[in-house]
Amino acid sequence: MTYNGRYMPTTLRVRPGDRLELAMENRLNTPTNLHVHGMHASPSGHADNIFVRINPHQTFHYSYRFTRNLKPGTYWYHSHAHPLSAPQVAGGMSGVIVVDGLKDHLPRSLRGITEHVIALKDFQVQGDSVKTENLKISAPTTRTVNGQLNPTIKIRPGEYQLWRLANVSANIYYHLHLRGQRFYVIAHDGDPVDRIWTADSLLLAAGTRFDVLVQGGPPGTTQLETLRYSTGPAGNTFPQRTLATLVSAGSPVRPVRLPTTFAPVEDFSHAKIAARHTIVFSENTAGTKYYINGKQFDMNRVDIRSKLNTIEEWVIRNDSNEEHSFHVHTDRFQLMSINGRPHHGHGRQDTANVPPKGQIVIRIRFTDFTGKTVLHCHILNHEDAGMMAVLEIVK
Ligand SMILES: [Cu+2]
Repeated sequence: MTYNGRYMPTTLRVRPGDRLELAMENRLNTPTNLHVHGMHASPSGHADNIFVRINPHQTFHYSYRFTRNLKPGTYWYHSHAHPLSAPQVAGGMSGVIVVDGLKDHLPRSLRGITEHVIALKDFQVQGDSVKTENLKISAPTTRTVNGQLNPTIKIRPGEYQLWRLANVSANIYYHLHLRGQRFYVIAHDGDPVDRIWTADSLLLAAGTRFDVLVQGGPPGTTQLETLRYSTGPAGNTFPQRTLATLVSAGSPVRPVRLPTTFAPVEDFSHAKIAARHTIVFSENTAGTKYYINGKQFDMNRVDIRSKLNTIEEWVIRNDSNEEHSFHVHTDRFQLMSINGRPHHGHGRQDTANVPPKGQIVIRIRFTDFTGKTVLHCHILNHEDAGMMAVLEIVK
């Protein structure tokens, strides 16, 4: 299951204010549709409407009008056809979207730096094909970067590159580490940070993206790897794997001083809260049914109704014994706290990991678009098994 016959499909590049026209012709023998993950776009009509169902042999014409204030960074596109999103994305139906403009925030001398899309995409094998049915999250999987097994990336000593890290997998987490180096984070989930922050390792729960600067070390090779990671007692343990090899060679580049402040970000800490909601994630012991507020997804039910141009505070509580990757469409949120401990993020997000038997608090503002949209767990097996709810944004 691919887009245009390619396991790693074209990266779509757009600019704020652009209109994107896209025809989706369904040559599968199951229904499908398309979601532009993280993009601030209308959830209705022919735009980012995941209630659309494109039947086999049908063509649907998508048309997105992006706002001028669309944030530059890394996003992605994938099938959102409930309850088939996990098999279709696991089959290969996911790709990257880049919104241009992130480099404009960098010092002048770095605006021409080399950039790499690092799409984290994995597949399980059954016989001689990619497995798309009865997927088990814990089953052995082949992790690729842009569909390649351990590709080589070249860099010069001291050189900064922009890496667009995107977890475009169906179900798994990545815990990224670049041996001997640090990540300089400049955007998270397509939102430029207020201050550049550094990390030794980055957790990419399902659906998450980070735009980072990496610097070439002394001449030699090092590895981009994913570290062993467990999502909890009822969850999954993902083994350590090497993802790519970074070769530092050639004439050294004179180091550039990175700024600390980066892009303006509005803080919701002291915002007026118009409404509060609690969203509870739970699952049955067999791990076959997943719930939000005790209910499985029903596209004909509205679970939360929110008002345009207001800010709400939501508690996302996880009653299960495994992590879930909370994701909301259309508008992004500020992560306020994790298990009661204040979180000082550096921008908006559209995904957040929710600890087992724990909770996070977010603040979300609804702007520009009304209509029905969704929030869900981005572990797509969970979403397909019911862990999704309808949010309606009203005037
Ligand atoms: Cu989940």
